[in-house]
Amino acid sequence: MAHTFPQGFIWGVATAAYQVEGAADEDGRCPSIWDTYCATPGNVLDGSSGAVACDQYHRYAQDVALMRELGVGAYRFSVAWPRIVPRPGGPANAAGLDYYDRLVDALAEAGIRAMPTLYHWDLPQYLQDEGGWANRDTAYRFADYAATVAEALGDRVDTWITLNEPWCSAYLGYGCGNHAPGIRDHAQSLAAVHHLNLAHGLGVQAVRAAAGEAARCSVALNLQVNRAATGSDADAWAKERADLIANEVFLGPMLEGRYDARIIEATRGVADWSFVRDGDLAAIRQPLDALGVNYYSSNTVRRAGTGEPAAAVDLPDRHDGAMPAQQGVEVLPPSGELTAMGWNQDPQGLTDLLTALSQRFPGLELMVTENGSAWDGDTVVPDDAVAPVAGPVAADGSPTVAVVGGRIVHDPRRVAYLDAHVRALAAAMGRGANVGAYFAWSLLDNFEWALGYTERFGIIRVDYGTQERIWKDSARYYRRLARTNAIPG
Ligand code: GBH
Repeated sequence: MAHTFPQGFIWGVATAAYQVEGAADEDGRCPSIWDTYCATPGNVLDGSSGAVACDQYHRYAQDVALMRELGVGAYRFSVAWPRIVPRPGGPANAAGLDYYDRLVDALAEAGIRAMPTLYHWDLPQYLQDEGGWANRDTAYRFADYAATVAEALGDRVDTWITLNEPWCSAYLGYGCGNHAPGIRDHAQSLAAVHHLNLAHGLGVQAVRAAAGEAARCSVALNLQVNRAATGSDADAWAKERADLIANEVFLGPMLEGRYDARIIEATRGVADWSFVRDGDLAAIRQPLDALGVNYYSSNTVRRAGTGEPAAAVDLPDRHDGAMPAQQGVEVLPPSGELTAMGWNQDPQGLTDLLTALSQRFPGLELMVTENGSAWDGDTVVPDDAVAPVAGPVAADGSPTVAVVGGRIVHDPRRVAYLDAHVRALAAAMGRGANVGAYFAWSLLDNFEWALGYTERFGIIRVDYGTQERIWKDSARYYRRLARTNAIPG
């Protein structure tokens, strides 16, 4: 008997502006920190940028049609701040707003909910020139920008997501420098943490002031699942330390209006936290309609110096040294079958994370705002070599065989990853986790930040030479899931 999800559960797909839109120089968009970062040789693995990407800026109608064909209920996209406020202090750029206006209209027409993220890493470069997220003023500029977007789109947005993964913005951007703006300074990364928290709180207030107090608001956090290597007190300490700096720095202020004293204590040698001013924590803690969780993999940690020395790891996307106050915390090499990113697969981690969050914050709706995987070696084959997908038919009675334009990609490992994580989601809900939505990362292969176009996360393949969209088996799987609201079996 196939597992069925509660009626009204939302199956969505996610992308981000700089990763899919392209059109970097069009309609008045100003450069972002990622345009700058990509222009410096050595920063992006294949020397590429998001200048063209998937060209969604020109092809959004086709991509909305793909989503309609998939049968998804929501699109999580991001709004590019550099399109909306291309000059310091404004005014709003009408041409930039117009693009999102057309996008949300197309989504409404297709019966797909719009769930915009206001900040998915593309800070206007002129703000970085003033210090970026290490500068408190950026939080206020974010709130102004959020108000502008909410005024324009508020009548057609289902849920607003303020920030995507502030962990990455702060620690990868300002701590280890593996992301734009490429700064390596833990004092700045902690200031960035706080100013991103402040931006979130001010942003929620601005959205509700502009779009109405009933506007649904959320944030997408990449909460780490850190597992202690052993049951020892030493390893429990390592897990606690990693959890505090990765997760509690955001959960505490956003949901409880406080920074855990152990965070301040642990980072005392790095920052004095004088950037936290009176009233900030009250501003940051705004009632949220849902908490978004991005989940890909887990970590196993132990107290450094205990046990056998860990083998050296050389992985394409490790961010050792990203977080401050990790002396004594050792992240073990991932085990099991690794994805092309070098990340482990731990679906149980998703179950554990969602279950723990629901216990800690009863009544708070959760959304899985990103989950997915990249793999090498997917094969593109003529579609007529593919047998029709067997199994349940769509609710409207049509067979669950996708329209694929003559070619299909076999991606069995992405299908298996997706299936395992959807089952892990079902297990969490069975244990009482209050989850209302799941978003596959990603609708399309896209610009994978510092890894350029070398890694593909899409359930639909992009041929970057022609911009052709080619279905993968994972898209067919997702189509059946979204259309039947039941795990394909
Ligand atoms: C997300 O970030 C982004 O929101 C999205 O834009 C991106 O395309 C997608 O995921 C895929 O990368 O340091 O070795 O322990 C993911 C953020 C942060 C996930 C670090 C995995 C641990 C790797 N990630 N992380 S490691």
